[in-house]
Amino acid sequence: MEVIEDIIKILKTKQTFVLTTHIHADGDALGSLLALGLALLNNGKDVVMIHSEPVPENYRFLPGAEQVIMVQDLKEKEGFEVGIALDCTDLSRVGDAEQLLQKADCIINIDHHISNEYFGQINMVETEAAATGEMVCGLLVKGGFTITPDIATNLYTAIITDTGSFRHQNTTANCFRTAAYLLECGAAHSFIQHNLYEQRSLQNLRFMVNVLQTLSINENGQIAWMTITKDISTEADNNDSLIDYAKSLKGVEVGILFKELDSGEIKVSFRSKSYVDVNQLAAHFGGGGHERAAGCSIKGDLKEVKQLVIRKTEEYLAKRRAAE
Ligand SMILES: [Mn+2]
Repeated sequence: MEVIEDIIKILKTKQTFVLTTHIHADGDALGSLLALGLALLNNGKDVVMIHSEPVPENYRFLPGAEQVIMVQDLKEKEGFEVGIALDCTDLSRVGDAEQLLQKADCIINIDHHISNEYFGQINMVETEAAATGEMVCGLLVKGGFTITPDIATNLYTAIITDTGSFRHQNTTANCFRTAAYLLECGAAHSFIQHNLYEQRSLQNLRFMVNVLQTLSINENGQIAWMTITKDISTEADNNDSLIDYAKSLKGVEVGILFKELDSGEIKVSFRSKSYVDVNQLAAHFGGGGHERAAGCSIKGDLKEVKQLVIRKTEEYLAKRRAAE
């Protein structure tokens, strides 16, 4: 039996579900979580949707977002028949919710990252899918679940955000087919665009100006990077597309964003334009992701981490030139 059919059977026959997604959730993570959660709730299931942090303010417009809770808000922490992780490469990515998932009788892993570690009893991993939301849509359709306007809005947001509004290289014909279908199901296109791209706070825009001022470029102009130091970091710094500015420069192949975290680690995000496999690059430092978008966290001094990462990226680019 196909994995997708196994999952549909479990969704239909089991009663209690705990759903979660990765820390620092983005539109795909939350949209997928909410879409599957709402579909199960609409079918009379007992569903708990968990995130290890409060839902980021910029995603609170998503239908059902107020139903996502944190582990500490949960009274009964055991007895779930099924645990589902969405958009997570490995179990540690779910943060606080990891123990909760491990206590479930069965873990289902639904994800599209090439670096996925197949941590579930059932693993639906489709690396050619642009978004986990695209996979969830396929799952719901195949299972005969009704895609309500609220579910459609969540899935449409997932696809919009993970494809950079259909600009990234991961955009396929299936993304457009799925998006078109979701619009037919009632996805609120204008409402989503407004909330994603027209609700920026002045503080956030000023933060972006500060980050853009840190833009640097290597000697041959193929690597550009920006740095979010603790002193320019603000609560309004939630911006997944900031790194795209580094990549947008003519001649640049790899864009990098360094962010100093309170934990003493440096969060490093990579984007590549057309040929560098940044999943491999991130994997070198213990991270992962996709070919054109990946990340990792490295312990250490900001200056040293930057040197290390930029040198490694230059090596990758040099290897590529040598191979040509
Ligand atoms: Mn994703």
